[in-house]
Amino acid sequence: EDQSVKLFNIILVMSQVFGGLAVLLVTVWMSKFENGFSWSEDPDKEFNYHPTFMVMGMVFLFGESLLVYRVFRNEHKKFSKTLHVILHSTVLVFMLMALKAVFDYHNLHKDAAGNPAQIVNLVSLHSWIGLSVVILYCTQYAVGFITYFFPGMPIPIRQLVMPFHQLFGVLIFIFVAITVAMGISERAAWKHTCWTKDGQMCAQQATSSFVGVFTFLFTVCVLILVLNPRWKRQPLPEEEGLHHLTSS
Ligand code: ASC
Repeated sequence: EDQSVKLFNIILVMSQVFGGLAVLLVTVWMSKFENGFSWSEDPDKEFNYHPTFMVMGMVFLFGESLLVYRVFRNEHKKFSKTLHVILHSTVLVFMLMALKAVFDYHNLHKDAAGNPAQIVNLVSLHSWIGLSVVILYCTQYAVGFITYFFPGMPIPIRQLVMPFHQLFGVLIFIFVAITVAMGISERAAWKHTCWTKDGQMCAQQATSSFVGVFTFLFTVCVLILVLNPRWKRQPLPEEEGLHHLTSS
């Protein structure tokens, strides 16, 4: 049991390092190798919020929200549940701002002479899969909120929905990593030219690729921590018999 807790902690630390590096590197990519951030003056710079907020929200905070029920498995359920809702509400805000950033970038784009030169929306596979993930996420959030938080459904309905809530949460989290990889590839193929100039790997390209590598490593660590039944939440002594407070 001691060994199991040790292993949990090691993988947990790894997950935080990988997740932190993904967030750090996407910020470096967008600020050092692209032109940094600006919301309303320059649509090209507004775009840079898209990858940054998606990695911060849909990757990192989403993962943290899944981990809540494992990291605090010895605390009261109410604490984890509240944190889970707060984290996912934050993810929702990051996600919606990241979406607005990319649509604004397309719709407000200007050519070099300053004339409107809109970029057509929703043509890439990244955008199709990404929008599907966004719709799934919003549905999962709404169903989860109504069923478990407010107004809250009767216990049998909560129990009926729970396996679906858990499965879809994990599935959507995996789809996010796939969508991120496709978004990075699309941006790199479209914009990066340093490796063609120098004829070798360049820092911009390496940085963007490592955002994807660390996103995958973070995702895998989170899945290992979440899916191992040994690390699931155990009922507290005072919760024994109160099945509705203790499952999952
Ligand atoms: C909740 C809660 C749970 C589940 C459970 C159904 O609201 O805290 O543990 O629903 O009752 O699986």
